[in-house]
Amino acid sequence: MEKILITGAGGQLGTELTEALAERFGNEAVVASDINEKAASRFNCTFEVLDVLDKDRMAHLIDTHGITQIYHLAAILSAAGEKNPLFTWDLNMKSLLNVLELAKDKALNKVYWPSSIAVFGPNTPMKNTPQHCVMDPTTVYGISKLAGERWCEYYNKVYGVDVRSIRYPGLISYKAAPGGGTTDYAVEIYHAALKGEEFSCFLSKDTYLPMMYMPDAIKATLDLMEAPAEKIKVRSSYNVGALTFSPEEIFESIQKEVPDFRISYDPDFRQKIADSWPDSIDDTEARLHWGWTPDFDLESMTKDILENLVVEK
Ligand code: AKB
Repeated sequence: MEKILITGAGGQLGTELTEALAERFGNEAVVASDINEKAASRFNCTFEVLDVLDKDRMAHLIDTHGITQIYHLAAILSAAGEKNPLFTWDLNMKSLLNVLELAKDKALNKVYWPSSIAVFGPNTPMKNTPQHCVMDPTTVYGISKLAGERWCEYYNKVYGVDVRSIRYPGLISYKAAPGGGTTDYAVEIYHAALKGEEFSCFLSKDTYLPMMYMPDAIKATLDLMEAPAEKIKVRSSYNVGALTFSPEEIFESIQKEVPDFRISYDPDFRQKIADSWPDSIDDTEARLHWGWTPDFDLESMTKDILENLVVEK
């Protein structure tokens, strides 16, 4: 039986991916972990406190729970990372190397590690960004993700570790809050709309970014992880596309449902980060290799979030 360890399970992606893995494989097949012990209350599966920089504890958890797969989600994101660059580098890189080393030494069956559109930079083609192109990230988060991609490919080619990865666009969800990203405005805007507040957007109204609704991100992740190994031909990280929109367009899609909703624009340091990232993504290889297709467009995502998000007023 597979036994899955998830790091950073209390985060935006971890909360929903842990739930999805427990639904698919059973609570007994999943061990959620996070540095924050309060995350435990979100899960019905086993929970362990884990600082991903502590390799010995990670090794101990792998041994005591008989772990066969790791989903390593713990990371510091783009905007938060700029406030503490060296710690961000240490956390994002050392933790990945801890996971890859343990996967090699303990012959784990599979590893999942998320990369990001933050690996791209100002000299990357901005529209329909190809899988292989110039990558000159400007944030420490993006630099760590690009270096991480190279390490994943290295551990696969040199040691045979079955590590798989997706370059997520901005992830939009309503169950758990994102923390410290440049794309977070696209989550916060729904909260403001339902609270009846004007939304002050930290990006300008015409800033296009690639985005994805969480159910599509979960589908992409599980499909990638369940595909036969011979179908996974990209061992750095796959481009996956779903949505592309500007703050003005997401605002308009919400205003169709919430006519009184208002927005103002007050770009801050995150504008520069967003300007260095692609507008849209070419995901031909993910579609061809393991059958990726998204289900949600902007309108269906907006309807779903407004129906399900509960805010405290
Ligand atoms: C961020 O904005 O930092 C993340 C990402 C695109 O990886 N959401």
